[in-house]
Amino acid sequence: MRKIIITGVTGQDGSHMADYLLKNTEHTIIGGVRRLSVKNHKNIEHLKDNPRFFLIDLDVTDAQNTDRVIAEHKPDYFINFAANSFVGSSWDMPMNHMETNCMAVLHQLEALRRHSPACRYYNAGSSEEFGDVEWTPQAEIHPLRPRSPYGASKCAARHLVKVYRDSYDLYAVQGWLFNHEGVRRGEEFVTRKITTNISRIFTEFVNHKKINPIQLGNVDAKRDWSDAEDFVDGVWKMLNQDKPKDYVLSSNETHTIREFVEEAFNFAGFGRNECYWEGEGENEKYFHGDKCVVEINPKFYRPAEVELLLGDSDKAREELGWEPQTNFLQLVKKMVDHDLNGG
Ligand code: F7E
Repeated sequence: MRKIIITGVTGQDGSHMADYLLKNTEHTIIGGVRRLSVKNHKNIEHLKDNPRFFLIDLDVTDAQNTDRVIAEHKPDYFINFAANSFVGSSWDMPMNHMETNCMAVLHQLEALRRHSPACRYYNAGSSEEFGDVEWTPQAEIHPLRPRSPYGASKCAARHLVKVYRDSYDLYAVQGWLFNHEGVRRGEEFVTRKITTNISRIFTEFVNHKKINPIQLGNVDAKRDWSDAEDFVDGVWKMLNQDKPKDYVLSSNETHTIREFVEEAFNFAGFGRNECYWEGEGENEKYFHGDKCVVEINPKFYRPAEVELLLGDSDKAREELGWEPQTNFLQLVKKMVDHDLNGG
């Protein structure tokens, strides 16, 4: 029985990772949580009585705290999902993104090499590191060309992970995870923003209330979306190879935000033939019959957009034997059904 520290355990990926490891291994899971005056434990509420799961205070931006936790527990695995993961906020708080997504990684690597050098380490990397892409699809060899402070923070962390792997022989890896969504996704991310708002619009619609349209930014951006539950399996496989290597995880399909909107309204029962787009640019709207259900608000445009992401995860499929189980339409349906049923 081994000890696994998961940071960001209250978030989407951390909580799915904890579920996955409790189900598929015998190991003890130590969830690192930041002390908050109002707890955000909804995603791990169901684990609170599990004897193999417990929580510790861990603020990843605090180097001393990180060092003490690693020295005390000497984990066998350390999985770092703690991050400021909202790209849109990274222009408003670039320092915070750098501290949380990069400096925290340095604190962890330093503490691991000193107190627990045999520990296997994973840091959450991102397709945002590819940014302004040079070619499509993006595999592991694609250059790093970030377009946001968030993307830059993940690139810097990646370099540190490699430097520590090469310098100290640590088993330290950082995957490139393309967008991954699900029913635990934060409501500021575009997929969940769409599905939670469709649920609200559905209620307004059946109660003959005024419909407040969903306000979106660039609906022509393309993303490679997968189910977050499939990705934690890929992360665990990455951590258990003979040699440490970084892999892309992706669905190998890309879809626009526009397509996500259309499929989500369709699954919610609004009828594909009754819905249509009208207008252009900032004046574009999506209608159901004569009711506007989506409108464009430039407030949600980004200072620099990543227009297209499409992953090539063939290496992970071949070498790790990893395969995503949920496709794009199944993912949209799962999220819509969940939010229509009360979230
Ligand atoms: O945006 C466009 C937006 O915020 C997706 C994070 O997990 O995946 C995620 O980053 C796209 C962008 O995710 C709205 O401009 C349009 O093109 O859902 P998102 P993201 O930025 O792709 C990567 C892999 C990560 O690593 C990140 O941590 O949707 N978009 N209208 C909008 N986006 C938002 N949030 N809100 C809108 O109203």
